[in-house]
Amino acid sequence: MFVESNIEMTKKALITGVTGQDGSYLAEFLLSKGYEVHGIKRRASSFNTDRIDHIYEDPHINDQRFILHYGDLSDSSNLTRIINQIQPDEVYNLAAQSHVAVSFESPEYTADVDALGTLRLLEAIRFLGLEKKTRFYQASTSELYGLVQEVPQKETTPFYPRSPYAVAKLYAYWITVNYREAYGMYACNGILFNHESPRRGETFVTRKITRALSNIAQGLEQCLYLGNMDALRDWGHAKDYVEMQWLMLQQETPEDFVIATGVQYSVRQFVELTAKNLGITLRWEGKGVDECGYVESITGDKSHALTIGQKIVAVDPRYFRPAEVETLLGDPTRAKEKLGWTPSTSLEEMVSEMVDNDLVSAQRHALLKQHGFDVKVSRE
Ligand code: NDP
Ligand code: GDR
Repeated sequence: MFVESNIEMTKKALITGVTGQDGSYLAEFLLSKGYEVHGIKRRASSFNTDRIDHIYEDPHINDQRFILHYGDLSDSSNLTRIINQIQPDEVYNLAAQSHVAVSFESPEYTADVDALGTLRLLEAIRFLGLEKKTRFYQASTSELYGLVQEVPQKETTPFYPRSPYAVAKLYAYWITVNYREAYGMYACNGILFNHESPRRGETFVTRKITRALSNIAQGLEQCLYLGNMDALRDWGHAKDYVEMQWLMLQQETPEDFVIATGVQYSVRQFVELTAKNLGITLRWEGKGVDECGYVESITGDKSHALTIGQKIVAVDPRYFRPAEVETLLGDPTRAKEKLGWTPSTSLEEMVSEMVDNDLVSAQRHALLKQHGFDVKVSRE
């Protein structure tokens, strides 16, 4: 809340991508700060609000503080109408076709939503004469660094995008800078490195691993198939990172910030950490596409469906990308100095939280199966 002429005004925020991982955490965070939160959700043939159902407010109640609007980043008239109706103090542009591998399959759609979608929002703000009122946050990404030109990567490191997703996000990055410089808008980029949580989409590698190994431990799946296990990432917790998105909009002047932990692990290490949480020690055999992970030992009762020597991890070249980002490691010094940023969750803690969440769901499914119900687990 902020006070203007002795009248307490409720700040209004609009979140695009509110049904996604970050959108759901950001909505919770802003509600806890007293904001009126508006979110744009896409029309889907079935409900797509799992991540925000716990904060849903019935539109029939008075003083609703969490309000959803149907919309799409590909539709400027829709975006302009929503922004005009809300007159938001802050817009957080989190909506995107956010899957790097999928962007090679749907490059034009990815460009339309991730690049032009950002332009549509900025233009709507400008067209409605809100450029001095509405602050704008753009969800930029470490994927901009792609083929890295400097280690670790910071705000001044040159970009070298390696996918249609990253190229689209490059446009979004620069159009945000351009609207800041050209029209004096408070617009900024958070260059966020990978961040995960129990709400992470099931096809991103971390969640794919915690979910599949939990299912395998309960006898619901046989083997986890992965692509490049040598890829190195700087993984943080989404809950920590959305707070930084808000802080970036509370500064005196708009600036772009790298948000990262400054620590890097490989996909293979993430698999090992997940297995450890389930009481499994893995033995790796083979190289390249022939690499496999076998159960070497089991402790505790979380993985009762497994046997020693069982193969539970293998490589499937289907998951290799036409151009890969091999290594990303962020330098969050500027965010530390100016935003007081310190990541509060270690990778070990985050993996444990993700496994706990996925194991409960696997155990529930296993119990149903045990009692004769037909259980299907979605996979890609
Ligand atoms: P998610 O994939 O979980 O969420 C993306 C959101 O965008 C969903 O709500 C999705 O809706 C929505 N969306 C997709 N296409 C459209 C569209 N055409 N119109 C309107 N909404 C759309 O992503 P995250 O929460 O993980 O990430 C948030 C943002 O941050 C994204 O822009 C991502 O590119 C970026 N980013 C993410 C990082 C990460 O590690 N998580 C790191 C750096 C940047 P629906 O639920 O219907 O699919
Ligand atoms: P990324 O995340 O591409 O970094 O983009 P993802 O989890 O998809 O991949 C990370 C790394 O793991 C390798 N990998 C696999 N990836 C997936 N998805 N599935 C697999 O089976 C698999 N096997 C190995 C990948 O090749 C890659 O190197 C995420 C998204 O959230 C983006 O929106 C965001 O901008 C960046 O993080 C920062």
